[in-house]
Amino acid sequence: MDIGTHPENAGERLAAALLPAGLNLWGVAGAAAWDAQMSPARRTDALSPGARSILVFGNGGGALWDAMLADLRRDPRGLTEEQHPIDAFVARAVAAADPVLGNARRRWFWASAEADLHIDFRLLAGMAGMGVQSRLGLLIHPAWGTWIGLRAACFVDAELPVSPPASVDPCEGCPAPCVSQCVGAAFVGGRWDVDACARFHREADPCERSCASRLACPVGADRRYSQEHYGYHAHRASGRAWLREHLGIPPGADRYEGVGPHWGDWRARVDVKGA
Ligand code: B12
Repeated sequence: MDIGTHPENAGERLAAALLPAGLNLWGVAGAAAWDAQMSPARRTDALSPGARSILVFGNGGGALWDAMLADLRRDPRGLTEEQHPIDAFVARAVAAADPVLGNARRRWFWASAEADLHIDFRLLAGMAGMGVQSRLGLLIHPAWGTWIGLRAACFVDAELPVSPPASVDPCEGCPAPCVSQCVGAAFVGGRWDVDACARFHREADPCERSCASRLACPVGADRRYSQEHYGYHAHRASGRAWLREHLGIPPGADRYEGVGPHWGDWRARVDVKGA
């Protein structure tokens, strides 16, 4: 591996290169610690032999959304020619920043449900010190709350300084308005249950465009996604329609209608464990 004169700073250099794209959160997990938690199909031997560190990148708040909007204003094909404009924007930003790593052997992974190969990003980002597991099941950051997205991870054959674990658990001592505000009875024993939540999503529509529990969380409440940004994640068809309108694109000029999130059939599509 050769990632320049100060290989230990490779994370900082990559993070600086990705910041203009709104990827303003990052951390490093150790490959050995990751392997200790994984089944053979998701260990570094299988994913990226020789990897010693894992760089994880995400966004806190609206920085990524705003950067993507600015990019789409410059070139609307980032929407009209892409089924998943956020993922496509992140992939372009990573491709532009990646040369910072020089000759280091590396492999990138994506957090999107449509990725070729899935890994458990919430677990990985927790190991990279980017937050802790919340009652809501989401990774929660002491400042950004649950308003963070996990986007990309780079398995690299360099030994980078591992990020310290998040020292605060914001859920500790919280009266848990997430639980009391849930209209779908999705909290079982005080913790979010994906099956209960998905069942409600299939049967009723009050949660179709936003989640009362996530909105009730007091942590990072002032850093919530904007209505359009959140709406896009919660319901891509209407979110995409807003994007077209915002950019002045007639529906006929867009190749896609917008699909997801896949509440009904995610198990058939995504396998983060590689069983
Ligand atoms: C499939 C998927 C879904 C499915 C099923 C989700 C599920 N089971 O949790 C559906 C479509 C329902 C879904 C919905 C949403 N999702 Co989703 N989803 C994914 C995806 C692609 C894979 C997750 C998966 O397969 N899990 C399956 C099993 C293994 O999960 P599990 O049974 O809950 O158990 C695991 C966790 O407990 C975890 N875990 C273990 N230790 C730790 C430690 C920490 C610190 C944490 C946080 C977790 C954790 O490991 C367990 C076992 O492996 C990930 C991206 C990725 N590659 O990770 C995004 C992801 C988890 N989703 C995300 C989001 C934001 C959402 C939504 C809010 C989207 C929306 N509608 O607005 C909702 C709500 C989900 C919620 N309250 O958790 C974000 C979470 C960001 C964050 N702050 O944590 C992710 C990481 C995508 C991203 N780009 O950021 N999602």
